[in-house]
Amino acid sequence: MILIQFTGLSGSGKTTLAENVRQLLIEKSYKVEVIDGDVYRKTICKDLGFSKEDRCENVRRLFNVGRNFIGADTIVLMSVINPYESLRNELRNHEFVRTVFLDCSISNLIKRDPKGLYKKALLPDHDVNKINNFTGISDVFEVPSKADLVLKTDLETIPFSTHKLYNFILNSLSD
Ligand code: GGZ
Repeated sequence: MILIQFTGLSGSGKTTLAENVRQLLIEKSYKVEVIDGDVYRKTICKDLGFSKEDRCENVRRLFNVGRNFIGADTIVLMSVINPYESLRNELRNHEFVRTVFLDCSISNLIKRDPKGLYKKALLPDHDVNKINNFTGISDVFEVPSKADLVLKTDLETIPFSTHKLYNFILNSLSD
């Protein structure tokens, strides 16, 4: 079984692609678990913020949740920003982990901004609604140098990226 560690900025398509691929895999009778950072930050990670330390702790906790599913013959899609190269590499040391980078330009994400988060991140410092330490704007995102798959979500259509990811997972399972 495999665990996909996504990496990509907020709004780059992690949740959408994970959900689309989950549907396709379930139709083929695979067991699939999506572990979404935004969801777990309301439960077992609700004590965590967005400092480097907290983000690392967040990713590690979710990875530990995910690896339990691996034992239960389940494909795991770990949908988190996962911004640090060294932590991604730490996870890659496990032979069941694959790294998928959702590559989308900041200018495109600012244009899309479905949740209005970039707008809030770009507010002036004195504004009470400003989001600080926002990945890609005021916090670091280290571009992965060793992704197993790159999906250019600002150039590819959602169905195209979905099928690329789906085929990549099926091929990884037969490796
Ligand atoms: C980045 C933030 C922030 C800051 C809130 N920086 O796209 P979303 O909205 O729905 O999902 C994002 C989520 C980020 O959580 P992760 O657990 O994936 O992050 S990490 O891997 O870095 O631990 C985003 C929202 O929370 N969000 N504040 N400052 N994203």
